[in-house]
Amino acid sequence: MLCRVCQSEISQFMSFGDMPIANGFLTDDRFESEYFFELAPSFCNRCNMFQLIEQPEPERMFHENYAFFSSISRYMQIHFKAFADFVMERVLDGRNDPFVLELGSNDGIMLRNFKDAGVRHLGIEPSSNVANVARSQGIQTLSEFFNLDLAERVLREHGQADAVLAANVMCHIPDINTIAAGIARLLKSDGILMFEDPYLGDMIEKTSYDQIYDEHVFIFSATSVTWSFGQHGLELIDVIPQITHGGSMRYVLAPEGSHPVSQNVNDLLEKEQAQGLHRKETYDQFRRNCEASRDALRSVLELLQNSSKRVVGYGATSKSTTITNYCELGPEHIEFISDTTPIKQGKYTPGMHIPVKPYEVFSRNYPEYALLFAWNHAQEIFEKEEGFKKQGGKWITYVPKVEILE
Ligand code: JHZ
Ligand code: SAH
Ligand code: ZN
Repeated sequence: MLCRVCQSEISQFMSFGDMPIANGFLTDDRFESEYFFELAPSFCNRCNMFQLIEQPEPERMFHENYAFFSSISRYMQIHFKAFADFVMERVLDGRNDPFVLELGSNDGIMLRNFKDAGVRHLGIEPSSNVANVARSQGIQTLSEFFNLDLAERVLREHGQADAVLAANVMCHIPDINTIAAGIARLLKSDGILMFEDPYLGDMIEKTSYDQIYDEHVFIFSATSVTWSFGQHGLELIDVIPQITHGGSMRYVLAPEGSHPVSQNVNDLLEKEQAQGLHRKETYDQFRRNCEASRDALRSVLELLQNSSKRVVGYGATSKSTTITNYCELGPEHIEFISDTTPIKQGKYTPGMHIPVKPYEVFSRNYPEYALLFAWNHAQEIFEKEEGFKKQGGKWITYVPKVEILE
């Protein structure tokens, strides 16, 4: 297998085994025909890109029944308002009729703020069900996959962009070279590219291996972003850590030489060296940490199962598909998973087929234990789940370590 960035020979350093589509919540008549692929990460010694060996076709993951609706989290709405304000202040301020392009705009969680401020904008969102939510709110959205052809079309129809934005999208697109080339064509000579994604340094440090699933074909670091976008004349000029999604990084890039480079970039590149993100041994250790985490979580759930405790999952996240399948946790361990997303409710989780039920089923009859699959939203969730704790309910978490919270 060749590296998706620099074409060096790469190989997997571990396997999570057969995995279904992470957001492929399904009805029981679909169990027989469920699609599986091997989830196996690798790391390129040359350009340092952490990547999947195999990724299902984009159309299998992103379509008219896509299950992730960004605006479901109140905290993320606040986060994306702050992101939009940051762009308006730092990039757009003082520009004449600026144009903002967002890749993977989903239900409009970020672009809504540009629309409200009267800024010319366009979202590219291939999953038509979520794109339609944005459109119904007057947010300009094209329901297509972003690629080089589309970049040319946007250029012809809207002109060059002052800002190209993407959150939790760039790491989903496998042909990173053509995407970077397309963005480089689209950006004005003083334009800015900003994207944020789960950060490799956090994932390694916290053993949050549930960030690894079909959609996340890459887990970026400053080192790999410098390499991959540098090939197309885009320079990393700043890096801004984010607490969202369990530890993300916002990368700020610009046409080479057009902007000063912040000291933050060198600091982070050095930190990544010190953390050993370029070393094979780091990934061997990560594999052992994943195995230990899996064994510990299975033991806890088997113990609770043997003592007939009620355990319910909280948040049918994409990440939970990696956990349940890798740790082989099924309905015998987890009675159901509570989730507020209507399209997931009444269905079963991918692979392990745990029922997904509306939040009210959880709150009406609290279980003894709740396994926090949406651990990245812990603050928002703990704030609203005082009642569960008051009834004696206990949280089980597995990041950064497997633990029953007292
Ligand atoms: P959440 C998705 O990941 C997929 P997921 C994707 N690949 C990605 O990178 C990120 O998003 C951006 C529910 N919930 O945000 C709603 C409650 O039930 O961790 C969601 O189904 N009650 C694009 O799926 C899920 O949990 C609550 O109070 O891992 C959260 O999913 C809250 C806050 C959430 O993303
Ligand atoms: N930005 C939002 C949504 C992230 S979900 C947030 O951070 O919450 C990832 C989105 O990227 C999905 O809605 C998916 O349909 C979209 N996507 C996947 N491949 C894409 C591509 N090639 N071009 C544009 N969007 C894409
Ligand atoms: Zn490489």
